[in-house]
Amino acid sequence: MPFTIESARGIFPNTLTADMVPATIARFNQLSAEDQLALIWFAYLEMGKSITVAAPGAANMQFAESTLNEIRQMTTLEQTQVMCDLTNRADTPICRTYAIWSVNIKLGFWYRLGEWMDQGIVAPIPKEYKLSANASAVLQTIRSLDPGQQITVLRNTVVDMGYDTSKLGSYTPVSEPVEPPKEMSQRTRVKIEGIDNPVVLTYMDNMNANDFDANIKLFLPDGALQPPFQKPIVGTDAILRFFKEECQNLQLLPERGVSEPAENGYTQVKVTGKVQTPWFGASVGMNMAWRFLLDSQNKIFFVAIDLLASPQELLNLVR
Ligand code: ECH
Ligand code: GLY
Ligand code: GLY
Repeated sequence: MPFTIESARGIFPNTLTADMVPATIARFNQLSAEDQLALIWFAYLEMGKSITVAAPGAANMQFAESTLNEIRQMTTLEQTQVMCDLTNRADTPICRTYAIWSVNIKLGFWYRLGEWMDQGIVAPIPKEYKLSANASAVLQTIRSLDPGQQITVLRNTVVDMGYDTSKLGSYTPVSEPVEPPKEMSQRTRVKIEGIDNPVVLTYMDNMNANDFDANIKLFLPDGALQPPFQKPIVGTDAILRFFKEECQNLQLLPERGVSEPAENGYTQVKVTGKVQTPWFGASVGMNMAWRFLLDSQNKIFFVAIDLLASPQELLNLVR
């Protein structure tokens, strides 16, 4: 039987992903808006002691600027209401504006609000705010996660806020401009223990060079890419859009892998290593796996990117 995207998702089934991340987010979503905001505030403050978040670039902030200024001029009560609305995914003009922003714009928006809350410009979380017992338990779980998992929880809660885009009808997403890819002279080449497949190596090098137009050529037209904890993105148009909207300036640091024949002349390759996001740079190395399925022409039919449950998983290359 030829592979389908559904069956491709099941390659290397022994890969242990960080299921604590979606499980923690599900518990988080049960909390009141006040608890959710306070919990993120406390988690963000604590994490800031060991990892450093980079200030968002101007390219990101320009899109959030007018909404931020609008919030800045509000009364404390109104500011708190906006933050609760975003958390509750309410139907308000600001929640609709927020909904169509790319991930990095959403993160930049909250980064700035966080600074303003710290400076007392925007309604702060009261120091004496007391989390409910459930919220304390969720915070305790977040503390127990590794830094890569912690920042993924934070990121995904921010992504989930705002009005539901599926209720918007047609809309044009707003994202930061796409920078040109790195100059050839600035590019690096990865080495992966156990892997010499040129497509897999080139994939990593292209991503590190932000060369998405070159990278998309490695895929079959109906190929798919599955980001951590998401459904596959299918087809080269959608994957290229995703690369340009969400994948600039990532650092892929693959370490080792295995390659083996699969059915129908396909090849399956699993690579493990670290990934850094421009938001945290080298201060957070996420433990990741890439599971590739390549056709007989060595084109990418499917690749899943997974956040791993533990660093031990970096050594798990069994089928
Ligand atoms: C405050 C209190 C009120 C509520 C809120 C607040 C602010 C919170 C803030 C949070 C900031 C969080 C940030 C998180 C960033 C996380 C980034 C991550 C990136 C992971 C990327 C990966 C990429 C993998 C991929 C690879 C591929 O090969 C293909 C593409 C792709 C405190 C005010 C909310 C400010 C900045 C986790 C893993 C490797 C799949 C993309
Ligand atoms: N500072 C990271 C970013 O703007 O993507
Ligand atoms: N879920 C990984 C990313 O889009 O950054």
